[in-house]
Amino acid sequence: MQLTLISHTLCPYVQRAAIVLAEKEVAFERRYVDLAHKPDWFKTVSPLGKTPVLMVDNDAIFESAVICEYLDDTLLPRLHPADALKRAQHRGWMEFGSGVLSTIAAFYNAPDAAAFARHRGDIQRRFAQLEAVLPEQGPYFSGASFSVVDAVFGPVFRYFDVLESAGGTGFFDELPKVRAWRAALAVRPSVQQAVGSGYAAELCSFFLARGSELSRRITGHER
Ligand SMILES: N[C@@H](CCC(=O)N[C@@H](CS)C(=O)NCC(=O)O)C(=O)O
Repeated sequence: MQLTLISHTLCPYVQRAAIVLAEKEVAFERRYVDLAHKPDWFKTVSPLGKTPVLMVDNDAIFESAVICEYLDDTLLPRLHPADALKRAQHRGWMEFGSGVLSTIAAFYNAPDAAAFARHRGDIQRRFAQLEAVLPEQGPYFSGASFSVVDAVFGPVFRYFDVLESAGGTGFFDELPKVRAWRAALAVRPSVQQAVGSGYAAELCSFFLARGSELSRRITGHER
C-alpha cells in the first residue's frame, strides 16, 4: 500500500495527518501543491480544493479529520481512546482544534487594532477552555499517551512560536497546563518533523503579506 500525503507547506491540517502517520511509523510520501494555482489533478482528488488529501494507492481521502480516523482505524498503535465515550469526546476536541485554527486565522487577518484585540481575546478564551479540561498529570491531552487530539494541537501551538518571535507574547500567561502541554508537544519528534526547516520564515512572510494589523506590527517589531 503506497501512501501519499498531498500537502501544502504551511497547512496545519496537513500537519495533523503527517503527525498521525509519523506516530504510526509508516512510510509515506509528500506531494506539495500550490494552492494559489491548483493543478487539475489536485481538483480531481480534492473535491473541496483543499489540502490535505491522502492517496492510498490510487484512492483519495479528503478532510484531515477523516484521514486521521482512517489511519487510526487501519494502523497501530491506536491513538484514539479504546473507550467509545472517550473516543467520541476526543473527536469533539479535534473539531474544537479546527475552531481554534479559524480563530487564529481571524487574528492574523484582523484588519485593524480593534479586530486584532477582539480575536486575540477569542484565542485566549479558547485556551482557557482547554486549561479547564486538561489533566493535572500530563504531559498530553488525556494524560500519558499521545492521542489524535495532540496531533491536532501540535500545529496549533506552532503558530505561537512564530507569533512570539514577532513580538506577540502573553497568550498563555495564566494557563500553566496549556503551557506544559505546548512544551510537551514541541519536543515530540512527530510534531517537529511535520514541517520543513523553512516553515517559520515562510509563515512569517505569509503573515507579512496579509496587509493586516499583525503584518504592520511585525514590520514595526523588526524595525
Ligand atoms: N476542513 C479541512 C480544512 C483544510 C483547509 O482549510 N486547507 C486549506 C489549507 S490549510 C486549503 O486547502 N485551502 C485552500 C482553499 O480553501 O482554496 C480539513 O480539515 O482538511
